Amino acid sequence: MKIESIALREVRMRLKSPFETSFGTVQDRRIVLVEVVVDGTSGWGEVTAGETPAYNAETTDTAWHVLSDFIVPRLVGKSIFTSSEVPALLNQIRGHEMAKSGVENALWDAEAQLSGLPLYKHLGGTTEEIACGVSLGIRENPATLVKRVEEELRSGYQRIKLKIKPGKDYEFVAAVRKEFPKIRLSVDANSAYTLDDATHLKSLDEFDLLMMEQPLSWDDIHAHSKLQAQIKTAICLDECIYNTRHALTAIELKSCRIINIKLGRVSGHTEARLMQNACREHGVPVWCGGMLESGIGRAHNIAMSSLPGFSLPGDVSASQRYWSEDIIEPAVEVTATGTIQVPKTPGLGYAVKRELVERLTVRRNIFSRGRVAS
Ligand code: OSB
Ligand code: MG
Repeated sequence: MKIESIALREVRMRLKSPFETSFGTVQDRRIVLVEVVVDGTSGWGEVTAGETPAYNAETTDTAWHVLSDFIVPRLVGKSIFTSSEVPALLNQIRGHEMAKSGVENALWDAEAQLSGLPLYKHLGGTTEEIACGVSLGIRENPATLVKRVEEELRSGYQRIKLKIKPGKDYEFVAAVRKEFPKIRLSVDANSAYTLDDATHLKSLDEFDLLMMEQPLSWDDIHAHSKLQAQIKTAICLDECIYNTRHALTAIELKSCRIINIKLGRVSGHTEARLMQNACREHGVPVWCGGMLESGIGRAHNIAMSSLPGFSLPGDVSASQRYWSEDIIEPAVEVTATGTIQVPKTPGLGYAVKRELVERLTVRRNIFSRGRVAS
């Protein structure tokens, strides 16, 4: 596979409604899209970094910089046999997993097309229908949250995740649990608590939650093992886990009983596949996390979710929950039973709406053989 060119585009996309987490609120997304051309075939990837370094260290602008100055020059013009060689080629660049993932995943899309296979099959996926949940941002009060939950359940979603933060936790979860005693319910704190809050977090045990996601510091696997020993609810790690070594450390330390895999956070499909396999060998369920992606990142999430380790519903939901018009066609749709049918045409299985992408683009850089072409 000859990597003929790599194009970076930044698109601006406005979410239908603001999304609030413990670290802030976002509505206007600045998304870096990556288009590679390999042996004449174009493949697409998305960088899932946020606009600010509040979830992890990366941002739209750090990704643009590291891609333009370090990642793309190492890849453009090269010939590779398979996209799983990419992590080794980028080994000298520390961190910047989301930037790396944008290119690696675009190469996987191209490679699957060149092999005439849907991406999910090319990756080794084993299911053609994936289970979906939703992640609900923090609300003004418990009553409005309960109303949102009801709407999502009516659409068929199989698991509801509530974002929480200090002062917006116990009563919100209690209200939802009271109204819906049987649903699969979880919470995500995005690192908003410390070990001093252990007793308070333990009070959530009474709600029979499927999991509590990343309650403590974004970089502290050890603290989570101390918390997990004190609470009944299964901890799920998100922010702490960038690679399979981290996952194995967390499993050995009993820091969590579930792991959220995000393609961007773990640097792409190669590492994601290794991680879900390692977790499966240790009996640790994984699920696919979301980063408010456009259709391109969403399509990659769908393909990844078909791998055998993904045994819990992910945060992969319909395009129309996020965007009035998505940049792929067809848009991602969810069935009445809360599933997504994995597309079976070669590559991502969704077409990129090039004209719309053009209209949304605010800057671009096209590299061929290491030089900026335009
Ligand atoms: O922690 O899972 C998270 C969104 C932005 C940053 C972090 C997270 C999230 C979500 C949204 O929970 C998931 C989605 O619907 O894409
Ligand atoms: Mg999370």
